[in-house]
Amino acid sequence: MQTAINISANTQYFINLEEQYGTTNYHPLPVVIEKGKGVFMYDVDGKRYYDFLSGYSAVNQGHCHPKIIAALIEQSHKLTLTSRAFHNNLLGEYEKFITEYFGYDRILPMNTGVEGGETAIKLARRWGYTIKGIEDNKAKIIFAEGNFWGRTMAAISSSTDPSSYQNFGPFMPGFEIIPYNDLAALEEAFQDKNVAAFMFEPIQGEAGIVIPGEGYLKGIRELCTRYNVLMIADEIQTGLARTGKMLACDYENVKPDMLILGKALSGGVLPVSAVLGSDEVMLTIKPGEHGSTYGGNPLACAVAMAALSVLKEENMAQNATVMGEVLRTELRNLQSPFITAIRGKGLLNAIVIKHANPEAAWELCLALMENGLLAKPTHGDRIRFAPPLCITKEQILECVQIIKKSLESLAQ
Ligand code: IF1
Repeated sequence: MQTAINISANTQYFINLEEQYGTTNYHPLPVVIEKGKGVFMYDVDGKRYYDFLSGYSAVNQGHCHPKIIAALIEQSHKLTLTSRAFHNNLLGEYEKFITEYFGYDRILPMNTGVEGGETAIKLARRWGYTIKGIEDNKAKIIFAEGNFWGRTMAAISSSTDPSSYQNFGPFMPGFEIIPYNDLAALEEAFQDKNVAAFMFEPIQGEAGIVIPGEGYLKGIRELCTRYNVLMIADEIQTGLARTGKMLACDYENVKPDMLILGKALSGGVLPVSAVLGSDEVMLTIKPGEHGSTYGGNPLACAVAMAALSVLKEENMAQNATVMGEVLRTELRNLQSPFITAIRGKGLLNAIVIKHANPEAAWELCLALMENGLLAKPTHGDRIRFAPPLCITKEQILECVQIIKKSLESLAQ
């Protein structure tokens, strides 16, 4: 089975430029996107596709959401960057808005998701030394197998995926890995008094949408409280209505000590991330001890407030719940011999492909592309299905028909 695809000269032109002048740190599908609107993207030849990746859950609100773009344009004519050397009239408003939105004392604003993770780890270590009383330079952070929180040296130092860390050593010390979804292993790790924090994803994204058992999040909360360890939830991919709740931690009504947000915090418009926490944790970093040129810039503040408002105004968590149920039910009804698992919460879903051809998931994504839907495999046999949260039922049903038709190409 080899999916025949036709690449236009126009498309090939842009691909060639990237191959000539860029680097090979990605293996994109052979499509060149020129426009995005809502659940759709359009290539350089004007062909329309359903977006089933949503920029890795950065475009939860839909491509180029009018309210978010309006906020971007309005602020871009006034002021885009002051640096934190000076105050501006947006940062305080945004800090009040987002801390009240999620119920935390304070926010430390950053840009990319991985900067959010790095910031959370620095705060946890600083809290460990100055508040918990951990021996100097002995602080430990616990992570779960299969975690993914970015590409910096600290992020890959906690990775268990060779494609993330191999040939990039030496690595950051003070990180310990335990199995995911294993409370006994977590309690065992917490016997060490030098543990400052446990950083985890409520649902593991890159690992292929791995959902822990009922009670795992509550169990983490209880153990972190009992052993005075900071519970750090990385909700960069699972947060902001993607899983059917505003935060995935809301499924078990647990409140992490630190919350890391990114991606859809800007609705896919520009990099905006945030770490939220209590006064006790967030005030351990003093002036001049952490920062970023663009962190908390007024353009990001305006965009983030619009992006957060849209999630509530358009009831996107509820829509994600309902549409996710429809999607998984319709996929199950296909009873495809090539799908061995369908899993997800809200509109963060994945299917697992079973086929003699190890390239079957890639070939299926090529067939989906030909039929007007864009999705990408992860870890070989898993395909993430994560459309923007504004998708409608009729659009979901149309997409299931596209998936059904595309699966037939695996039978050839
Ligand atoms: C790539 C996927 C990967 C994340 C979580 C932090 C970050 C991410 C839970 C860092 C970023 C992106 C990065 C991108 C592909 C995508 C991804 F899971 F979303 F599919 F890799 F695992 N925490 N995820 O998912 O945020 O610094 O990128 O803004 O690097 O290939 P970032």
